[in-house]
Amino acid sequence: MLNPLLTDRLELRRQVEEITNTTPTIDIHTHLFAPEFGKMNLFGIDELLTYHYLIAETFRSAEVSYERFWQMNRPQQADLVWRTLFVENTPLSEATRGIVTVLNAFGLDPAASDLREARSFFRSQDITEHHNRVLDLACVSDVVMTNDPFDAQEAKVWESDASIDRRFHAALRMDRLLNDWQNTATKLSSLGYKVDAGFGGETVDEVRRFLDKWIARMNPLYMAVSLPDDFKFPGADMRDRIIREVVLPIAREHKLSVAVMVGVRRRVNPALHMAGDGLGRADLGALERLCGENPDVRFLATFLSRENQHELCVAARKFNNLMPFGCWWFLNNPSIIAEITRERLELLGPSFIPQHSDARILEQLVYKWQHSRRVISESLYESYEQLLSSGRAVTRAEIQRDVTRMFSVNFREWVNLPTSEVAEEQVLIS
Ligand code: RAT
Ligand code: ZN
Repeated sequence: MLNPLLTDRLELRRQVEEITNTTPTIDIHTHLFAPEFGKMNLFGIDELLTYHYLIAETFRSAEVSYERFWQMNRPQQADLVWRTLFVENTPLSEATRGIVTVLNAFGLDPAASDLREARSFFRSQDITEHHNRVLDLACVSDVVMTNDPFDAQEAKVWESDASIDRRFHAALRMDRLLNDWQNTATKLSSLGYKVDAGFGGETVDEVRRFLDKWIARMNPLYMAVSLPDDFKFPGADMRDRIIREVVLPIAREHKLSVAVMVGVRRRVNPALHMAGDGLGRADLGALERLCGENPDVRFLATFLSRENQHELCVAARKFNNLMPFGCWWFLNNPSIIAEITRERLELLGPSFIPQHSDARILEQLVYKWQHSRRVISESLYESYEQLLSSGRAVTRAEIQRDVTRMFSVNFREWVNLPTSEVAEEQVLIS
C-alpha cells in the first residue's frame, strides 16, 4: 500500500518527527536582514553571546555593574557572558542551551574555556555560503524581516538599486507611528511631510503618502506593531486615530494583513537597555473588537503573556480573520511552547502558525527552529496518538499535509505569498 495507515505508535512517532524536522518553514517574524543590508546583518559568536536575552541572564550571576558592562566593547562583553554562563555555570536556560546547539551544529566545542576557536571559525566563513548553510540547517525557506521606515541605515539600502535576496521578505514595522506619535510627527515634518502632532490639517493624507511610498519600496508582506499590555481598542488616544484613519484604510487598499504583537512593557529596567523590557497580561477584548469591526482586514496576532494564550485561541474560533502565530520572546521555551501548541491544536486544529524565531542573529535560526520543532513534533504526535486511540489512524501524507499547512501554507495564504515556483512563473509571464 502506498500510503499505509500508521497504526503502530512507535512508527507514528518516528514519522511525525521526521516530517516535522524536514519540512521547510517560513519564519514569519525575525529581526534578521538579507545579506544586502551589510553590517545590519548580524552573525557570529560575539553577536550571539551579546543577544539581549543572554545579557539579562548574565547580570543574575556576574558581579558587574550595569555601567561597567555597557562600557565594555562587544568582544569583552561576549567574553564575560561566556565565562559567566558557560564556564562558571552550566548553560541550563533556553537561551544558553541555544548557543550550545549552534556551536554543536558547526562542530565547535560547546565546553571550550574561551572563544578563540569559535571566533576564528566564524571569521573565516564566506558570507553567502554561510547564509545558505544556516538556512539549510534550520530548514527555513523564507525569512520575514522587521523593517522600520524611519531607520536611516535601512533606508539607504531600500533606496539603492540592490536587489534583495529573494528568500528575505519585508514587514513594515509601525511602532514609531503607533507608539511614539509626538516624536514621529516631528520626524515626518523634518522629512517634508505636512503633519501636525494634533492630527489636524493634511496629517492623515500625508502619513498615508509616507506609508504608500514605503510600501511601494519594500513590498512588505504585512504591517506590524508591538503594543503594550494596556492596549485598548477603542482607545481615547492618538493611537486609536492612527489605527482607524491610517492603518486600517491602508490595509484595505493594499490588501495587507496587520500583525499585532501585544503585551510588552517597555523599559521595566532601563539600566538593562534592550534587555530591560518586561511583559504584562493584556485585554484580549481589544483584539476581538478590532477583528469584529474590520471583518475585511486580516490580523496576525501573538501575545506575550502566558495568561493570554487560551483567550487568543478562543478569539480565533470566533473570528476567521484572526491568525494566531508564534510563541513570542519569553514564551519561546520548550515547556511553554508545548503547552501553547497543544492548546492550539485542541482548539484550532491545524489552522494556526505554531512558531516564529524572532532571531536577531543569523545562526539563532538553527537553535530556535531545532528546539521548537522537537516540541511541536511531540505535541503533534500526541494529537495523532489520541486520534488513533479514538479509532482514526492517519497516513504519512496526512501528517505531511498538516505540517506543511502549519509551517508555510497558512502564512502564504494569509499574506498572498506565492510559492517560489509560482513566483518565478509569474516573473516569466510578465
Ligand atoms: O524578541 C525580541 O528580540 C524582542 O526584543 C522584541 O524585538 C520583539 O520581538 C519585538 O519584535 O518587538
Ligand atoms: Zn521581534
